[in-house]
Amino acid sequence: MKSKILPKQWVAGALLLAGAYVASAQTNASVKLIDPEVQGEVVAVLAQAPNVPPPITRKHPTKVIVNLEVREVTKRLADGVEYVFWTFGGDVPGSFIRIRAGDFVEFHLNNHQDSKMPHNIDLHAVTGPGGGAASSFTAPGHSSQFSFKALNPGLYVYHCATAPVGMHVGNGMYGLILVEPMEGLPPVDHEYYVMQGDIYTVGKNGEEGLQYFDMNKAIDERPTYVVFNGAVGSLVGDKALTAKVGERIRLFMGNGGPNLVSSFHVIGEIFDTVYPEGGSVAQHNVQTTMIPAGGAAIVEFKVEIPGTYILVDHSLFRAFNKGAIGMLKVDGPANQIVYSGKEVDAVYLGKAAAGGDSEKRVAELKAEVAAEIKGNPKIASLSKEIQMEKGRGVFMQTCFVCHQLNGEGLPGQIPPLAKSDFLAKLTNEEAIRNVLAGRTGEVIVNGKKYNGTMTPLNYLADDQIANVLTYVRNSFGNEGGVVTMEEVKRVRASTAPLAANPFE
Ligand code: HEC
Ligand SMILES: [Cu+2]
Repeated sequence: MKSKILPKQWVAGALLLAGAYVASAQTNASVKLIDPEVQGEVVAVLAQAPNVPPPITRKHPTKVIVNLEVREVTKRLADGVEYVFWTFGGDVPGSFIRIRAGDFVEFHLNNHQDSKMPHNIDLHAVTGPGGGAASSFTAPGHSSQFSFKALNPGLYVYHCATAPVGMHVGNGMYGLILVEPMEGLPPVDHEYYVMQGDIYTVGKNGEEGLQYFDMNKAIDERPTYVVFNGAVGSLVGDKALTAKVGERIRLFMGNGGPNLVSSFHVIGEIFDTVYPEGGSVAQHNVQTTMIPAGGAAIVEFKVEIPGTYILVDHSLFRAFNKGAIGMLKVDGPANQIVYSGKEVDAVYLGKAAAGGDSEKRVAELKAEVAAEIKGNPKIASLSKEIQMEKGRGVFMQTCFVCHQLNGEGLPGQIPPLAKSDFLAKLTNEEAIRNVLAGRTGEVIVNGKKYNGTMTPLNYLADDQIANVLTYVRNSFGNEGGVVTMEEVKRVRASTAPLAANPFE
């Protein structure tokens, strides 16, 4: 077997920031450990998010062998955006490990030979220096072994603790280990694994191509993305979590950080039981639970009403602008005793807002824009299909909250985009301005009156607006043309100065 020599800078870095690790990293293999309580031996079944290994039915402590492989992999971070993640088990978050209090764990950390970096692991479930970090510092193409006894039940984070620690964690090196209490957890119908993380890229949010870690943004705690399970949209659409009416759900929620504290909330649900911070005392009837960076929570609730429930970090710009959105789709019969649906839709007239002049000005500007576009036709640089795919991503992140997943809108409140006769008559520049500047005032769509407010979405980039409008114009039974980035650019230029892009 070929042995590798650590490059000088790793050793220097490790000595500088983790001197103790190196000093105590000699092996201890000659010491024979006998734990009289432990019976037998099993190899741990690991699971990738959102899955969880099955509950433990054993009634005695055993020796559990955990094999975890570190790999550095290029993966999707958002639509069109790739990132080199450093992973425990090939994915972000790392593989879920499930053991029982009292178990004796023989841990093998294997760093794949294609890795560029050494890595280690600090399991918060470990009682011992560095949570195992001291004993698991592993160069590429090497394997380390250490053992520990799981003394305390709970849901614990594990993460890499190799310098610079924040960077290793920020690149995706975190996961959860559940130490089940000896009596087990109460049975539920579904268990899911969700972990939040903040990501710092050199390019701004949505900038396409391969993105790199930005140390300055990380130090300033200004994340470009905040995501569940390692990527924007990893729990959205056909990847949503699922359940049926009447079922009980248990979420093992973790927060890898490296910086942000999560205010975890499920829109339209109340948590029946929360084990805050992953500990043993249950709290009941909770709306939003805080999950610290490097912490976890067990969240349980029963679903009574069918529909799509949105998982968010209730620091809402993280949810609607940086990616921290997931979905739980619940199927089954409605229950009107618990939730009625809309009962009354009557006319309500509040104080009217003055807007005559500005409407006239908007009409003038629209005419100018239309003239400008007529004189300057340009060919779209993207094919319609690519635009549609990208536009769907924007829709799922931005428009669906109001217009709903299939564009059907909400009766009396949000007009439909599906087969909208109003949209069909809008020119491209009107549709673009609709998104850039928002809209308010009466609108009649498919014969029904609406009078709401669509907030301006001017933080969306030109290509995002072009793509989402192309998607909407050609989805949900609509048939229409393509909206180009150049058209958006032109309409934006003719609109009043907009707020600076928050991701800049
Ligand atoms: C905050 C909720 C909200 C969001 C987010 C939102 N809309 Fe709207 N949208 C509305 C409301 C409300 C109206 C009706 C406004 C009125 O009464 O004038 C509307 C009207 C429209 C219309 C014209 C009416 C129709 O049904 O054809 C279009 C087109 C449209 N929105 C597209 C979009 C697109 C595309 C996005 C995403 C980029 C989006 N909207 C995001 C609330 C929203
Ligand atoms: Cu690492």
